[in-house]
Amino acid sequence: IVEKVLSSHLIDGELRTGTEIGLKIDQTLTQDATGTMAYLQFEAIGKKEITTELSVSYIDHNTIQVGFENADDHRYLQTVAARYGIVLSRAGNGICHQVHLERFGRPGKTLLGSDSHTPTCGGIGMIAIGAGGLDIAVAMGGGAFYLASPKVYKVNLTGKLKPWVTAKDVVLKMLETLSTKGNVGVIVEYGGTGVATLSVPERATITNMGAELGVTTSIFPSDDVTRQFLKAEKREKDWIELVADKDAKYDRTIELDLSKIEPLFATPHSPGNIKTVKELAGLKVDQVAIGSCTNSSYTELVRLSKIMKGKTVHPDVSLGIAPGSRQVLQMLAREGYLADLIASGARILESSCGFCIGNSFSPKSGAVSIRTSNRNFEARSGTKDAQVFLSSVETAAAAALTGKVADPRDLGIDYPKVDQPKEFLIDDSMFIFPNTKASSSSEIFRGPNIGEPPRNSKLPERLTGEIMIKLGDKITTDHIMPAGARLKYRSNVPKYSQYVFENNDATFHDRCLKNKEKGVGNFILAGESYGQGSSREHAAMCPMYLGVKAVIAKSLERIHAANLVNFGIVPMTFKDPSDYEKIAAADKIEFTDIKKAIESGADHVVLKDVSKNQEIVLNLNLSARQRKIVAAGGKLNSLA
Ligand code: MIC
Ligand code: SF4
Repeated sequence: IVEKVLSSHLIDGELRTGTEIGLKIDQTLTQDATGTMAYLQFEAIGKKEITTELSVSYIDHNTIQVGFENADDHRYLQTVAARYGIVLSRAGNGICHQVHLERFGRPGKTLLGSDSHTPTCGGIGMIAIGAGGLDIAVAMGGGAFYLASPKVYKVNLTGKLKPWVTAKDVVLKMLETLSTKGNVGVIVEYGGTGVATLSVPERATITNMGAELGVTTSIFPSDDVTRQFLKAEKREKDWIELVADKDAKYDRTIELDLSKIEPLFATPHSPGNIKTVKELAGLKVDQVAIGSCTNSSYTELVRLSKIMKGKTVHPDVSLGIAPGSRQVLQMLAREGYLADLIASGARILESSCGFCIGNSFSPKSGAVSIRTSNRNFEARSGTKDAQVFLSSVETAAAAALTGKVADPRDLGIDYPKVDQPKEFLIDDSMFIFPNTKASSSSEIFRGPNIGEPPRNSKLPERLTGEIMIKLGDKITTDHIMPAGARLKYRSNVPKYSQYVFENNDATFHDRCLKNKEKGVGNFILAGESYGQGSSREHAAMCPMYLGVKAVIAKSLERIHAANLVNFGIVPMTFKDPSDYEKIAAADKIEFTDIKKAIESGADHVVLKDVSKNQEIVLNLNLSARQRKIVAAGGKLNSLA
């Protein structure tokens, strides 16, 4: 399946594992937290209109609107969409991935989104990939999206899930099997007899959290189940069949018997720390949050309502529910399920990212919070010492009712049977469809929160400076560029830059700016899997603004490494990972021939540690195209 979709979209390179390929992108999506920069960069590129089949701009992340900043961003997004022929999904319409799956996802097509959970639409048979905003801007203008030709792992699903065990538990099992690191450059393709037992939203839960595996994307076949889903969305014409050939070959095959899976948790502070719910039974719970792009489909929330009906949320628990889309919320409301949830004491939250990104519903100090979302990184909930556990809706409901972790199979309730409706409620009135493909006369609103996209300077002959921070393994983009309450500064890079590594070392910003003023380069040193998590290009853009010249790590995650290149920061990895121990924070370092090494195609460069009088060899794992971008000081410069 992967090969079929990739080869029909290949516009540069050849499908040979590890080499760089360029893909034609059919659809793009953005959300408001990454979207403003994506569209500012689209404007900077200077194209008159989009050339994709469909581009949608969602307003779903920053809907809290404390202060004028988010409202400014939303107005900018609405007006820039009208100018260039982009569909706008207004605040209140739901979370981009859930809404895109419902209304726009099409099997066999490619989708590029400025959000790491874009692979959600892999559940409907798309090659759906997350990337930085600048890559989306280029794709909207007709440019290819470049990535390493992937390895393909097949997950052979057999059997059928037992009652109270869900698609969320399947993907948590995948995280236990593959972990959150070491999967860069892989696409996961699901197949086997178990596929037909999973609905499209269940498949989407599984592909959604492929982001946590660190794979490029995940994809399911497009079969009769897909057809029925599209039919219920009144989009049957968008269906095509997409199945693997019988003799298809894969780089690796993983067997997964659905009937053997049991309810699982990801425990603090990584989606890869998996334990069974049984192991943790009895742990006191303070908060339960249900929703996010991972688990907020109609069937799940109807089932939740049936579980909660006639009961009251435990007095020590605060239960929040954020339905993933307005379609789901409206259906729950019209069919009475919402009333039962309200009656149970649930706090109904807006149909948006909200609690998942920590911009609302933060738990109390030291709380145990059970969430159905996909990331439990430290401090992401907005409360640094909170312990966040990720689970299915069913496991979360059991905690909400009992006040402690409980295996939902022990609730003593019959598993509520809920089928996908024959027809979903179709109401597209919260989309603004552009009148003409491009309306050059419409004016673009720019409030004071809308800044200019920053640019880097060309790569100099040599780089000298200081290691500004030494970090451990699995540093996420939430560590680099905190979201939550800081999200509203996304369109204002000087302001947002004040918070780089805020939770690791609050002096980072000031120290970097001082060096930058003196012409001294700043360098980041990190362990394995640097840049996990979000696609936010701000995790490269803001360090670039602070004068960061290179990131030296044991390994780097795909989207973040690409973003570093896009902003002219050189990504480097250790030839010998044990050399990481030899360098310390505050070491003075230099790369005497960096420009030559980059431009000549050298696969390594020598770091001179002046403080310790030692030399360390670092890999330069860059394509010829990426070398040009880095030398130019970033993609915007290289396009000029
Ligand atoms: C996330 O889940 O971390 C986000 C917020 O959706 C990010 C995008 C962003 O930082 O705006 C993502 O996953 O890419
Ligand atoms: Fe929104 Fe959370 Fe999904 Fe990111 S992971 S898109 S913040 S719901």
